[in-house]
Amino acid sequence: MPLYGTLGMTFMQVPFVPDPAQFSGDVLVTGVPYDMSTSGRPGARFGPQGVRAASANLIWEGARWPWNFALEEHLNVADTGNLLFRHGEPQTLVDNLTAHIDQVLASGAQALTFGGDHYITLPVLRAYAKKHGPVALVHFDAHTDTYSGGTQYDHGTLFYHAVKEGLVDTDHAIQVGIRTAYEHEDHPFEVLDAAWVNGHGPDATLERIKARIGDKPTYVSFDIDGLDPAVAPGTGTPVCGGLSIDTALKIIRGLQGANLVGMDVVEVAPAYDHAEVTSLAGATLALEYLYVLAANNGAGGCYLSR
Ligand SMILES: [Mn+2]
Repeated sequence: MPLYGTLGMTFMQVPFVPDPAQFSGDVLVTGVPYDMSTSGRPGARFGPQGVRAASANLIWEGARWPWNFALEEHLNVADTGNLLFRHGEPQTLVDNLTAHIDQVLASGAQALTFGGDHYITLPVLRAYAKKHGPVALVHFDAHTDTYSGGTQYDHGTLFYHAVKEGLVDTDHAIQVGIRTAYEHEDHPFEVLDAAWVNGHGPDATLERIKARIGDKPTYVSFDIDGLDPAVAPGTGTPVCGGLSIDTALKIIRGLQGANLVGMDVVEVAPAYDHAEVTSLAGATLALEYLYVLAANNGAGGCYLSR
């Protein structure tokens, strides 16, 4: 069975490199068109192509504002296409995805993964923990995804399992944008709820994030429903009162200097979107993350009014 689907286009028109073993560079993009763990509205399986299509709006800018360098001159990025698995057999998704991310990491690159529902982060983190040990985590979401009562394949339980499996270093893990119920007692993650972030702003939020993650290898998981539904309506379980895209971009941009090892953007469901705003938000957040990686490599910095 082939592992990889064919592509209409790649993220940011980077080269299509279906086999990670054939790549020596910085970042490999993978789409994971899986949404069978969704509890609410399905459709995140179309997220990868939605994000890739929306990235067409971002390619004209040689050096994306506010950065003072062109990404392609400083970061080698390729797109591996979409992961294939057998529909109706979620374990094939789980096995194929961990094996694929193993290969990405073995190539020396880090993974930028587009979901799919949030469950896909669990098989990704299994590969990451093999390489880095338990990772520090910056998790943007309306939901903590730490619910213990779900079924085996459930996009609301992945961090419950990730903690139980020792994939995440919870002393260095922080959840940002939370605004739904969770079990507060013994909750192992630091939580910056959406009202706190919106009230205190990105600088104070970054201070808390950076104090929590320190210099540990840090994985960023961005559930697009961390954004407000006014910004990102195209998602399965929208919750009012989320982050603005301005706040989210400033937080991602402010991660300069952190020891970033990978990112995913999940839960983009284009069927519920309007004018591609959700897909555009997902593509922009991912691109901003790539600029941060390049800046961390010494590519340059920002033009920002002070
Ligand atoms: Mn969520």
